[in-house]
Amino acid sequence: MQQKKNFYITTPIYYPSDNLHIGHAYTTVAADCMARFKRMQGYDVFYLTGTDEHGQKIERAAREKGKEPIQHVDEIVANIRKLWDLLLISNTDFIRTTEERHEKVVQKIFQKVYDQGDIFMSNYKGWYCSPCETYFTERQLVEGKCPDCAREVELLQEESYFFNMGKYAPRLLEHIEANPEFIQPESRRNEVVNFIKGGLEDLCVSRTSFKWGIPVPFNENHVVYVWFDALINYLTGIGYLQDEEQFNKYWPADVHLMAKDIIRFHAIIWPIMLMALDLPLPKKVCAHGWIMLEGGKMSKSKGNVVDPNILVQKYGADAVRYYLLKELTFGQDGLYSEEMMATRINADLANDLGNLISRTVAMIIKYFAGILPEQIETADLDEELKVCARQAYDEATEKLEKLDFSGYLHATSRLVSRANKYIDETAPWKLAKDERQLSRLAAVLYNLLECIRITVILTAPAMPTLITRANQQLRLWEQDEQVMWKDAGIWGIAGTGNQVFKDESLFPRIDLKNLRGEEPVEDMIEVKKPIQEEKPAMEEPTKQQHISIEDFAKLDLRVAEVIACEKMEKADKLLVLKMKLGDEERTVVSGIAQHYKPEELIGKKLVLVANLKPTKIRGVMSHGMILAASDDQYVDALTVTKDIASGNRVK
Ligand code: ME8
Repeated sequence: MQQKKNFYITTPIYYPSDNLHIGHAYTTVAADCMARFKRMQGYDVFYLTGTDEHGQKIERAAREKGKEPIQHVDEIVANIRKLWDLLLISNTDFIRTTEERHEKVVQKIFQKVYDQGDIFMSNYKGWYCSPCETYFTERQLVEGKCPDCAREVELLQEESYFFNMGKYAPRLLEHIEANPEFIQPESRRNEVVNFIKGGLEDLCVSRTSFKWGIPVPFNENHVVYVWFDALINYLTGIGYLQDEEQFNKYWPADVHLMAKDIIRFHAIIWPIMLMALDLPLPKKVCAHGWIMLEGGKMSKSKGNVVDPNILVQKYGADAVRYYLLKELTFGQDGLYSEEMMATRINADLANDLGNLISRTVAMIIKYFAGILPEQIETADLDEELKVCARQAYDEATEKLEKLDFSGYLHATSRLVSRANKYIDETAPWKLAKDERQLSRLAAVLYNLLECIRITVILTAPAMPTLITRANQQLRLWEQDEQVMWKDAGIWGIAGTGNQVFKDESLFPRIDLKNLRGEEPVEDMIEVKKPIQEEKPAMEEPTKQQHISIEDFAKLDLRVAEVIACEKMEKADKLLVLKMKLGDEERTVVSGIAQHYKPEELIGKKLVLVANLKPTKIRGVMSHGMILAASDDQYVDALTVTKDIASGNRVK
């Protein structure tokens, strides 16, 4: 018997500092689509995802909530698992870096690399920001100060372990050169190559400033650097040093999938770690773009995240997955809005695919009492349809192999459009009027059924429940029959003689008007009324209304430092402020020019409504609103009285 081919795919392991958003859902759905595609091709697939649970950020996030780190991550991980269930993620395993199976192996690896001399003790010298407990290089400083909180930094030195990456750089460059598929897409490969050519510094792989990590096995004062720890999940998840048989079956990984933010860790540090371990390198490291919101990249620190749970509850997993996969052009960023999503679902699924299925079923019922006779006649038009179906199969296969998910779903859409056009061209309702045309009518409906069968198979990796749901109407497959990818490449497999059934719509139309009237999902993060220039949101509410704590929690209030401020030209009341929130900088327009001179505000830490919908005021996009108290005499911008770093939440 021929042995099954194996396929191993991974997502990044996400930080459980907070619940995940649709950006994380995108990568996980994309990897899932790939895993399902490969299973349908007959591969033995291992799909790994999980969580990256150590490090100072997680420790801080837990402490901010008054919890122990493990208690905090346990709660978030439970939510993540629920989310993956909702999104129909078919991962083989879920690895947590706090699990013993992982920690033990990280320590063994650290020891081995140390013993062979690639990790060594040295002095770490860097600019240390004590409130942030973080070292920065000279280059990272902003005007000589901490790039996160803009406070003074001091040059400190401490003992740390370093990993000699430079030693392996020439080998890595050779590998990248010899394997053009290794880093995808090409733009990322160039970025990585240039970075390596710029020279690789020794990597500091231990920390002493916090405890929430895996202890260095031979020096308990140090914990292993979180990225050195995390990357190893790709080995421990499939049993490295514990289940050698399974490990040898799946390693090297076929694809590590991620977004572009972490390509360097995966295409430089990770391969070098593997070289030090004498293990083969993954076959492909692929970085997709970012899902962006109007106001910029979605990120937990900005608080402008879209919760995928709500989207799935509203539109169903198949539709949400389809939208995400189709919308992000390979390698590029894509803009998300709920309205764009609903429009896409309506156009592609409710209209094109949904109608194709419901019209075909309705016609088989109407003209043949639900049971098609044997196929009898073909015509030139049918040949063209068959060619189009074959093209869809070839192209969908090719695009998926390249992890071009959007290209793949464009290929399937073309077949659906062609089939709908075929209905207009053949006009079955006219054929039905002529007794002599009944066999032709049966052939037309059969051809449509074939197009549907092929489309449903081709879209199954993206929409896993569609085969079952469509089959309730079409009865194309036996219950529990394993549908194979290659069946979509063959014309004429659908059996005739089965009774088809009319059922409820597979993709109900979303009422866009209703959507606009309702709270759109982003409105969790946006207040609907734009800032009014003349009355900068300082009016008293006319009537006392109670809001729930959940309502209050929708507000993302942050400490934001004014780093620049100037009057807006030709506007008496407006100031344009540049504000810093942790790593991020924003422009905010505020109507307080009659109460503050620009220079008075510079350096002040104000309270900003950070998740207000960005709005254009006199041609300047304003990303948030500062809070101020007022009476008849004064307007007083709210500030913090202690030295709280910008970016922190006000709650
Ligand atoms: O980086 N658009 O975890 P993380 C698209 N723990 N994808 C996005 C996205 C967006 N707006 N935002 C996040 C880490 N992602 C490390 C990884 S792996 C050994 C350690 C996805 O929680 C995308 O895959 O910050 C990105 O690379 C990843 O989430 C970052 O997740």
